[in-house]
Amino acid sequence: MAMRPSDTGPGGLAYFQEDSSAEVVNARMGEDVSPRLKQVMAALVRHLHAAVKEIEPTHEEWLAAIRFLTETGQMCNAWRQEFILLSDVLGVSMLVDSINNRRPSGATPNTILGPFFVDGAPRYPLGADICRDGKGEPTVVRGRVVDTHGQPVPGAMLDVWQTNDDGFYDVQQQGVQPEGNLRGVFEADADGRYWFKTVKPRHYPIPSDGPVGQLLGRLGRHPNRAAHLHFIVTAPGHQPVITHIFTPDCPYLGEDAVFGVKQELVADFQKVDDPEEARRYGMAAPFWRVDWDFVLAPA
Ligand code: MBD
Ligand code: FE
Repeated sequence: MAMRPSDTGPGGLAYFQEDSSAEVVNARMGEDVSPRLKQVMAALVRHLHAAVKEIEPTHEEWLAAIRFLTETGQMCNAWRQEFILLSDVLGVSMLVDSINNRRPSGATPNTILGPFFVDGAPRYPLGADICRDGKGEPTVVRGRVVDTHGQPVPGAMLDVWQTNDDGFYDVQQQGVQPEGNLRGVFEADADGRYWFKTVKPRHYPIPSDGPVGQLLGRLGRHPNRAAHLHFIVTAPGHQPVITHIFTPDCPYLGEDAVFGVKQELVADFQKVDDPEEARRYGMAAPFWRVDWDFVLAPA
């Protein structure tokens, strides 16, 4: 039986419908809640309500939105972070980066972490080749890790990862690529120097096997990332840097699918055709050589 205004409901209250506006939702937060949490949730609720009012979704559309987020979460595991990818393609990862970009000038800037960082990559001695599938154009990456005064940072740790020559990370092709292909952890020497062998990265499409890649397709956006090597460089007493090296000849430098390109991160890839130098690295000529220093800001 439908209730009329004169009926009384649970608790002896007259029939009424509660106000569920953003203001009422936010006013219900307690007194001794973390002020930052309060601020964050108030802003989220306010903007989310505003978006829903503007969109006026049907029930089906709202359920589709929930399903999209559920699938995004179900895609996440230790080697695939679909929510990071969502943040990346919406420009939010780089927005957060720019808000927190307070490094002294000269320090190597951050860029996007991306969805394919894996903790615990193989540890290699300096000079090792991280390419285990034999594909691609051999490349030596070498340089120094220094502080903002140009002093070496001995013992800095460099974690590097990239796609193979077919455009896939090892974890996207388990059972196809050798495990740990094109990932490695190196420790800089007493002069802060590092060097290792890899292959020249290529531009490649962000994965279309998940909800975020499919969304890009439906939005008519190209999925290509500018060719890059990922790095995380850490050392005690210094701010860690999560960054990339980009190749200079990539057609997507100006329109990276995740907006991650910064001019200062585009490296010079030199083609070296000197058999003597190739031999020193245990390679055949010609090969690519990248000279690249990382400059760490004080912690
Ligand atoms: C990548 O390899 C990547 O680095 C980012 C940021 C997003 C998708 C795939
Ligand atoms: Fe990447």
